[in-house]
Amino acid sequence: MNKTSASPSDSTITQVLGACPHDCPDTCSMLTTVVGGIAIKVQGNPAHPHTDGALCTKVSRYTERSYHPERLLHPLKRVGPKGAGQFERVSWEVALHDIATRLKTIASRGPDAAQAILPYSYAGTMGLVQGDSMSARFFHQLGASLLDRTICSTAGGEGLTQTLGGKVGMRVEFFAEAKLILIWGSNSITSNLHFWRYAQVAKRNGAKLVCIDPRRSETADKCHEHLALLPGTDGALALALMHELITNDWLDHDYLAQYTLGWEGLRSRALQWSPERAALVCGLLPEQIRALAQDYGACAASRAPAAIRMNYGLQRVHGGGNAVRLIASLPALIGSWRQRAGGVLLSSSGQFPVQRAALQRPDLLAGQTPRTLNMSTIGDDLLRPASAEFGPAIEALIVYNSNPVAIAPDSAKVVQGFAREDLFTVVLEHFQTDTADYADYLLPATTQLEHWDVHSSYGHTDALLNRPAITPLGEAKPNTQIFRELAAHMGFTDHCFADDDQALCRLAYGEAVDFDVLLDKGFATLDLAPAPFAHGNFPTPSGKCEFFSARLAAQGLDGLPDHVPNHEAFNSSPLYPLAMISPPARNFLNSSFVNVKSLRELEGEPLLEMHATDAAARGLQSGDGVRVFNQRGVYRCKVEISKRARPGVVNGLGVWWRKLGLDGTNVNQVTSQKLTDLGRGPTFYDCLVQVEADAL
Ligand SMILES: Nc1nc2c(c(=O)[nH]1)N[C@H]1C(S)=C(S)[C@@H](COP(=O)(O)OP(=O)(O)OC[C@H]3O[C@@H](n4cnc5c(=O)[nH]c(N)nc54)[C@H](O)[C@@H]3O)O[C@H]1N2
Ligand SMILES: Nc1nc2c(c(=O)[nH]1)N[C@H]1C(S)=C(S)[C@@H](COP(=O)(O)OP(=O)(O)OC[C@H]3O[C@@H](n4cnc5c(=O)[nH]c(N)nc54)[C@H](O)[C@@H]3O)O[C@H]1N2
Ligand SMILES: [Mo]
Repeated sequence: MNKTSASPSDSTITQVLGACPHDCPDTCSMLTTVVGGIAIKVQGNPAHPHTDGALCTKVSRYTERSYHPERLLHPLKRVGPKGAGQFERVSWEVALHDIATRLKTIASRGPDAAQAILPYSYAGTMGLVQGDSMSARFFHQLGASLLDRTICSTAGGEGLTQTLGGKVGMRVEFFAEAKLILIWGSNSITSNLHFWRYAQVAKRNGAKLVCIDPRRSETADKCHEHLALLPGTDGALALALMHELITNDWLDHDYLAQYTLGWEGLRSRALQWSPERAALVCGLLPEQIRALAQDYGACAASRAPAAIRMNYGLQRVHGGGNAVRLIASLPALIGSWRQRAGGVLLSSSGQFPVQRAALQRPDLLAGQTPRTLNMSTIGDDLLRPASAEFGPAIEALIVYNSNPVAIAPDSAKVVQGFAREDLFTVVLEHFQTDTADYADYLLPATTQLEHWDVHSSYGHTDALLNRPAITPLGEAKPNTQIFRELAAHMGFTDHCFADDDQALCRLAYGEAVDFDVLLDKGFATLDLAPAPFAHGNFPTPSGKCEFFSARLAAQGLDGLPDHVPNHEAFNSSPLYPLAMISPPARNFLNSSFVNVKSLRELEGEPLLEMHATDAAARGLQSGDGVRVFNQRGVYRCKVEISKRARPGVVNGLGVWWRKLGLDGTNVNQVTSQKLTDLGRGPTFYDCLVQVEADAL
């Protein structure tokens, strides 16, 4: 195998080691086959144990995405009205000069004036270098507003950190040895396929698999049991499980005494949650809760390893942070952390020794303390005038690695904000997305086949390297290079703006990961204890699993976890009687890949899954056009009467490009900007709607 990058003149066949850049726990090791400078195929690296030679359907189409006829290949300048998506080609020199001039004008108005400039980015690429390195340096030097990157995982991340001390947990490979696996708020077959492989091994070895999810997902179909609870009621379920563990004495008293903090408080709280009480809240039967407690409790007595795979699906509701605290507490009750195949995994990202300060250089702020804006409320914030409390109105927005017009909640507001005539918007993209339509300047970025990067993962514990397989298409440039050149146009002279991408790749882990191993194999496994919390050693302030969090109590919050009901709780509105969740569609990745024709054809068209009873009450048949609406807006799509929907809950599969939907909207037209209990995250799955036949 030739591990080096291919040159276009090379007509021999080469294979280049890379990493899948997408926002998914699996972070696969990829092999790209290049012939004569053209990437003809991507496949999973068979030498990487977690990838095991297999990629998902979407990323198997990565060459189709990279060579897509609609790839942006040149800088573009807006010529039509905002949002019309009409552009003319300009040179890089003109684009960068103009952008720098606009930003300098804003920043030169006064000491904190640069705060009117906001970067907006997320995990279009999860790469540590193309994600946020040179870009962060640029915005720090400028003194722009900081962005709180909350759109996905901060409620759960905060819940996990308060309880376990960080984004830490079980190693994914040891799920293969578990005897009971709870798959909680995760459609693993869709969104975490390489975990599912380990779960399958466990299943073949006699493990019981239980899925806890309002939707009868593809994963639920393949588990032994499925508990279809109402969205946002996971905290109540976890408390009732604790109730049963306590009343039946299925507890590891020794583990509780030695390695936990706040047990007495949690115990008395859990005792208030009988299965009967929780069943009413969760929309389940008390017997279902008792049976699950029995399965979990049996592992306490037999020392059979019980493992929980949580995913972020369950924390996109008001009480998401508390629900994660409660679920993350469960393993300590039965002492399942004692075994390497026991415990819980939500995210493994906290285990990576990423040298973020070296990459992002917050020291360039040089004493400035710009405000922080929350990406989940971009709709409201773009419409906010200057005020003493808010600071300056947002005048310039620079978007990279994200498609906010499609993926941020309460889209009507987001669109109104992006449509502001006085807003200067720059978008770095591969494609003309919904967001790109609103750009004043649209800049072509390279894909993973065309640039260097280094990766961590939130689903396994291997660091990865991505080498460029081909030269950039057209005039596309890596994000890093765009910000490097923009820095030069701004007159930024710090020598950190001269670091090239390979230097940044080396900085990402510094000495903590052997870069030569990454260069050689494409991945390096972190050296971690197999059962990290067998004897406590949690990275919390007390070193214990913290049921009680002094840090939260000090903020005036509840020190103990509790069930926190949805903002828009089921049965609380006669006008909007259905709870809507909008989980990922299997063949899209958030809004990425929606424009890849072969994948869009697999998904068909925007769909709302509905239970037969709810459909009958509305006189709806599969295939009918419907209006899904609430106080925030109307979204049109097709309804499908489906066993995947439980009564009272509809599933609006996401996240379509608005312009490829039925009427130029998508499911976020009805989601809200209300935030979670912890972590200031969005509440996409905490959303009441009504559905009716579409008169159109
Ligand atoms: N194919 C594909 N893979 C993806 C993604 C994608 O869009 N497509 N997205 C990626 C991203 S950004 C992330 S963050 C990760 C993780 O992404 P997640 O969004 O966690 O992905 P899923 O696991 O598919 O979906 C969450 C599951 O949670 C369920 N759910 C919704 N509300 C609740 C609730 O209140 N309680 C419980 N128990 N379950 C609930 C949904 O029905 C769904 O089955 O996956 C990544 N992988
Ligand atoms: N209703 C609803 N809304 C949701 C969710 C949901 O479940 N339901 N999920 C939420 C979650 S979990 C997340 S993480 C967010 C995700 O939201 P985003 O992070 O915005 O993710 P994507 O929609 O995939 O858009 C990423 C964009 O980055 C671009 N991109 C990729 N690589 C590069 C690169 O190297 N350079 C540049 N410049 N651009 C690049 C892609 O072309 C793509 O258009 O969406 C959230 N929105
Ligand atoms: Mo996400």
